[in-house]
Amino acid sequence: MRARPFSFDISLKGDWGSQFDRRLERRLSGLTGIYLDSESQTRLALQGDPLVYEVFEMLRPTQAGELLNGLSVIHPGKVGREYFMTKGHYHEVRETAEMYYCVQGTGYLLMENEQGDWAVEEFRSGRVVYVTPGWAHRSINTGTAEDLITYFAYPGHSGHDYATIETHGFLKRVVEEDGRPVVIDDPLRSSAGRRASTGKDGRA
Ligand code: S6P
Ligand code: ZN
Repeated sequence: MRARPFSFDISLKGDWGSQFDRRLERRLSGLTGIYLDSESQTRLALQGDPLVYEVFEMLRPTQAGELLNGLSVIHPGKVGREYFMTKGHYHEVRETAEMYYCVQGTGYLLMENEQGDWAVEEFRSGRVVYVTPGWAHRSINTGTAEDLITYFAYPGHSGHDYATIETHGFLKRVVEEDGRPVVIDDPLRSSAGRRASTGKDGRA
């Protein structure tokens, strides 16, 4: 891990993941329960198990003062009426923010907090989304052919709480209606705002 200041390009040509230290991949079979149309999810997972998204991380110490950063690449695709999207999570340390810079593509960052507020901010090339502390976040690629690529940075001690979203889902979903993305209430949402017990970081 580098001890001196450094810089790097986010190049969209060639092997643009190579300047990062770690690559995580999420295939449809590993995203059980996040889509409304579970039959389509199972069928697609059995028919080739598409790569839904990848995360390229710059490894830094997981401590306050550091910034964890990298690229999220969400591929285009749909499961039923829903677009390919990330699992979504709260930060384990709720008092930590995050910034996203959209490098390429179109989509949304769906967010909510434990007080029951929700927000949707648009991703398009050159646009920044600031996630205030205490807001869960999920990236959604609404493009038909293009990857949604975002650069993210967040405090080193944030940790990840996936369990709360796995248990309760988000309040809202973004689905395709008449060829356009629309925000709907999640019919599966169990009880809003309750927090499940979690480990420190369920990311890997
Ligand atoms: C981490 C940050 C991103 C996401 C990535 C994948 O705090 O928000 O690196 O991890 O976009 O999403 P998820 O919900 O699978 O971690
Ligand atoms: Zn995050």
